[in-house]
Amino acid sequence: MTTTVTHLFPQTRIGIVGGGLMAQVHSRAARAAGAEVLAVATRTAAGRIRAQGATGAELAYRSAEELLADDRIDVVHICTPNGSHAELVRAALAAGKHVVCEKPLATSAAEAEQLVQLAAGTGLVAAVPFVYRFHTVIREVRARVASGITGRLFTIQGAYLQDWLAAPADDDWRVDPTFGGPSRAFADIGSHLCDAIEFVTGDPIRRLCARVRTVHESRATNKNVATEDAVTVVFETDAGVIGTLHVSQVAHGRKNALLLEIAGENESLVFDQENPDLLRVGTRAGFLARLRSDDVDPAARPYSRIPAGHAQGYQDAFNAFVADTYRAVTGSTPDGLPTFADGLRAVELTEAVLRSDADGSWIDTPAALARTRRFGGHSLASLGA
Ligand code: SOE
Repeated sequence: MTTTVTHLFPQTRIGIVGGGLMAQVHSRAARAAGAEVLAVATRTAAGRIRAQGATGAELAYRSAEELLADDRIDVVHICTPNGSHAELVRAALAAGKHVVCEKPLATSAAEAEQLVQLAAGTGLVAAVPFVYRFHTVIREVRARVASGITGRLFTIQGAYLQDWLAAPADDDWRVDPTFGGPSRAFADIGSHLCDAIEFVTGDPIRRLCARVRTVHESRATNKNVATEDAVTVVFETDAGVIGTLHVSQVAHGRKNALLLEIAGENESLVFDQENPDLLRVGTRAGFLARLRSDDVDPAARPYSRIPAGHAQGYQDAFNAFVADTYRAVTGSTPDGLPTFADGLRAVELTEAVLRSDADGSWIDTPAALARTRRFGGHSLASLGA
């Protein structure tokens, strides 16, 4: 099924809980979809002034409770530190709001699973912004794999590298497990990488073996750092494809490099989120760099919003995710919308990584397909079932 992302949703009113970088990104995407950013909620007075300025929200509430009590709000975007997600999701669903919750959906799989069940029982839309799915090139990779152009898959090489925590003086709330949860680098960015891999291949990671490293034991305010800076993983999928993942927030020079290389029997496909309009297609003759063009697969075409050569990037992908979420709110079933089931999947993989490192062993990941079948939702298509 193809999806148009050109709809506007002027009837949709949203509220954002949290006032940081992601609140700004969500507010821009909501506005691009034609929605009204009615309110933002943050705890401190200074935070409210900043958040209202940054998001352009009409109102600034002192608490999530106040925002959730506003009957005009249809969709709540949760952009607070990870440790507060589960409680806010429960409150938002109880208030009858559709929910977009930042990843990780929760800081434990048990809690994430409860949220999946809770959301399924309400019939409300419950989405998690795995936004790299919304790059045209990622949709094109998915279409090439699904149609058999790439052929049987042999190996997958994935990396997600950043450098914003490279120096010991760098710090953030994510470093502290009380706010960020037990995993930092993997939960924050490794989750995007795993989601992208399972999304484009439709083939779940079946088992993995991981090593995690905290390279800076002490940072500016967090003196006993308990969360990881970097992770390496070896994995095997349901279909027997083997692969590696390398995740780091201490990789100098890398800003937001989600790198994905899939080698199949007919071609290799390479995506780099720092250059997301470019698909590199490898054959025995070498690599061909294909700029996003107008002759992509029909399933990818709706995500190509402006003519080729006019670069699209991160915010465009985010806008497309939010527009598809609002389409779901109005009763459509957009292809590949990441839901709470996908949020749960990411938390399960994160727990498998931490367990593997602690035990020094291979870990079987929970059966992704069985679970999404049980709960239904959009993930069935996204996992190729
Ligand atoms: C910080 O690592 C961050 O903003 C992540 O939290 C986002 O999910 C990722 O898309 C970009 O980097």
